[in-house]
Amino acid sequence: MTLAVEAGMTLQVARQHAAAAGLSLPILLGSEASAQIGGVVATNAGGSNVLRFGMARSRLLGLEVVLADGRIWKGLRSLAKDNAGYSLSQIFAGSEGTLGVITAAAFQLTPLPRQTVTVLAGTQDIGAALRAFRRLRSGSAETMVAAEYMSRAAIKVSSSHRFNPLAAALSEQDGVLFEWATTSDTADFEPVILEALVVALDQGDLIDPIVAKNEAERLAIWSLRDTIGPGQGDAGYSVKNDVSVPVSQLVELVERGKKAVLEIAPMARPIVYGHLGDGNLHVNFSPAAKADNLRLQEVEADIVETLADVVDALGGSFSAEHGIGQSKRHMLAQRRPGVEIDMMRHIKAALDPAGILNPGKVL
Ligand code: LAC
Ligand code: ZN
Repeated sequence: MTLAVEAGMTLQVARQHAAAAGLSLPILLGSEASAQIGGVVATNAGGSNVLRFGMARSRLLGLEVVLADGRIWKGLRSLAKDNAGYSLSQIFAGSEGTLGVITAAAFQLTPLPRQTVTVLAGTQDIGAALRAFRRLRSGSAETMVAAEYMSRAAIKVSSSHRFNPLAAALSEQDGVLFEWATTSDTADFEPVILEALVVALDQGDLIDPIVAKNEAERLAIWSLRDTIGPGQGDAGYSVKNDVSVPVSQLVELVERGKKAVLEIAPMARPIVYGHLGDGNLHVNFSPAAKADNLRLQEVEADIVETLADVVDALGGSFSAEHGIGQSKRHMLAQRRPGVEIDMMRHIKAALDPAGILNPGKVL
């Protein structure tokens, strides 16, 4: 139940290899056709199954890495248990190429699900979405694999990029996508979920749910979700934020975050969507009108810092799943305790004393 692949293989091909053996590499990214395994590990990619399976590092068992001094570390072990010293693979996961060059990775797989239930529903706002999520998950924590939120504005940019009739079916509401999967073939899997949905409906937190009847309908639901990113590109300049807060603070994040940003950037149009179950939302902004493009670009840095202040006040992270790169280096230095930065610098100096690996990134 493990898979070892070279770093240049795309996530999609790796997942196809697993599926051919009746297994799943449960890392779900909209960009799987282009995302390569080396990058998936080096960025500790998140995506839409984190709720159930964790980020890329949770699936990681071993790595092969070329070190800064030219030596090759052959740590491609496929062991579920390996406490022989420090967890070196984990240090490279999320290191963004600054500690070594990943050339191969071994992952823990899961059995391929036998049944999947995918639901798209309208919802009043993030608060109602969260109430529905909590209620549904309380009875199905082992099988709920995704819980995604899409504001109405996010649904609109998605469907104008690639027309999707599901956008109209949500009739001017925000949307939520829930997915459950099980390796069991029990006959009551779907009926039990549908019963729970009816309760959420009765309580007014979900509106007009659509349950995928086949794989094509399931893919259409996911396409609406995964086209938000590309769709935002059509709406002019994009200010992107990838933030997380404790799930209990999500409503505050959206309300306070939008208010604080619109005070300093009234020409910004919020495009909010993301991973409800992980407390990770993409609180993005597009220009309200085409003429505002340049002005939005000019206040980008202020928007990012303003939102990060709100996130910090709520005990969150200014970078939930997209990492640091070069654009958020100063934020890492300013917003994390000195002791944390010190430990990172020591690790960097130990593995790359001359600073030749991906210079200018992260630290
Ligand atoms: C997503 C990427 C932007 O969730 O993280 O679509
Ligand atoms: Zn995301």
